Amino acid sequence: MASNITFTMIKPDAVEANNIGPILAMINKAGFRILAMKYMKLTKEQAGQFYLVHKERPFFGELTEYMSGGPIVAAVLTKENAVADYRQLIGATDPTKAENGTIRKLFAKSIAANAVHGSDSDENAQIESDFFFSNLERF
Ligand code: FUP
Repeated sequence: MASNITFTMIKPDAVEANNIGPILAMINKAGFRILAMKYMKLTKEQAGQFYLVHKERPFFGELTEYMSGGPIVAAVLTKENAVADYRQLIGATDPTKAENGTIRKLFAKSIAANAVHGSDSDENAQIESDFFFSNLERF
């Protein structure tokens, strides 16, 4: 069954570079509607919980340090086929490999500071949305 929600974060590098507005504009222009949104700063522990699947990876320490180093925008987005379409809009994890016109190609600084997160499956979209938002915070 096609997914209709995905979870995204605008990461600290993109917030710091004043790119919240341009990124949200691209998200809306691509046909996504915002179901939930908040501006917040994660603790290192919360970043570690969010990226638990990467716990054994060599970049885990750097990743959680970076993701808790400044504020982020967290949001739940909806659109038909949301997970796949959003992955296409953001582009490859490594911005040097991201296609022209994608969010990461335009705004990411490096593989670690890669501007945005996007869920990689319907199951993770649910888990990640539930990590950040209660039902009272979704519209
Ligand atoms: P993505 O799903 O595109 O966000 O990519 P991954 O789930 O593979 O990686 C999650 C995050 O880990 C990336 F956004 C950035 C970070 N990462 C690194 O810092 N170095 C790597 O080699 C791979 C990922």
